[in-house]
Amino acid sequence: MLSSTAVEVGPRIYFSSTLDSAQAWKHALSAHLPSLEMYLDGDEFDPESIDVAVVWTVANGLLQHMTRLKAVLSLGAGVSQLDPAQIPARVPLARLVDVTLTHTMIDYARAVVFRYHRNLDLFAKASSDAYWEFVAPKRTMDTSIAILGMGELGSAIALALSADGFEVRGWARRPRSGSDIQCFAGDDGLALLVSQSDIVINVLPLTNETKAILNRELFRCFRRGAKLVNIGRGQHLVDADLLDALAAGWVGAATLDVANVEPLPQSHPFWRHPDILITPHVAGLSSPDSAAPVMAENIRRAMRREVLLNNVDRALGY
Ligand code: NDP
Ligand code: OXD
Repeated sequence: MLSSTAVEVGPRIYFSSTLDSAQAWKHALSAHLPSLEMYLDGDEFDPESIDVAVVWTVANGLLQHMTRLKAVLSLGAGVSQLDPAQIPARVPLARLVDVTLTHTMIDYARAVVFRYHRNLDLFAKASSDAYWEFVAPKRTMDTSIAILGMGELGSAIALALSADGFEVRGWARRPRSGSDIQCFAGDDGLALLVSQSDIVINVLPLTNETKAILNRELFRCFRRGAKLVNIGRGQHLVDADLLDALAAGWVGAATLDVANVEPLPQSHPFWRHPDILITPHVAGLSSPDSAAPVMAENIRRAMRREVLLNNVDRALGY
């Protein structure tokens, strides 16, 4: 019980991101947690007083000093940018689920799919040669799309593309049934799915199991000339294998939003490849305003030591 003179403090948050605005997040979170205190790198604070870390990445060794830490909350839907060895095993980890992030991912996937479906990539090349190239449009139902990763984002993208009329099927770790979108599982399921798809969209989380999954062996199974869209993580892709697969015609073109090294170095051959479009990790973007209610609820849950929303299974890595 607080005495009448006691001042209610906390939760005490440590915030760290090179990508997100600390000010915008503090403003958005304070609307839900008025007594919240937020500390940034460079502020003077006692690491032992921190309750919750809200981070994109974090400096080596810092979390180990936060002896009262009750949760690490990722500012991204993915958690692979965080080194698991830096997060004490007793501390739960949650990823971000945000409606703005989901909608921007859907927009991006639809934009890229329609660009290929309506041959805008071909017309851009023909235009630069002043060449009037007639290619008849197809119906959306005649373009088949594979979504690798049918979680929060993959499922939302699958439903949106399906509503556009495309033939959409997915691939996930666990077999599932009864959903509107047919979903494959296992290595054989993946090989079969990509062999029947015109566009393959990767939106898997990066884990020990999914690292380098977009490799030569998989590309050989692609329907000849199918397009690859990578909006997962750069480390899903073996860069040299994609270049070989494009040269062999197994893959027709690729749109890559994520790279093994970000920003993609200027000397990287992807930049100059005529069939590769690079976008600078912009497929999905969260908004502090729309994400704050979920983040605040997770801070409350952490303070009460309850199970977090969107909890990451540390053993599985997602
Ligand atoms: P979720 O955790 O909700 O979903 C993950 C999905 O991947 C699940 O369907 C899961 O299967 C499946 N999966 C995991 N491991 C395997 C495996 N070994 N084999 C087959 N399927 C597997 O993640 P989100 O949808 O929220 O996010 C996915 C990723 O998108 C993030 O981790 C991040 O890397 C990326 N991302 C990229 C952004 C960008 O701007 N480019 C923005 C935001 C996210 P199951 O359903 O069976 O568990
Ligand atoms: C994320 C991302 O994981 O931006 O949210 O990649």
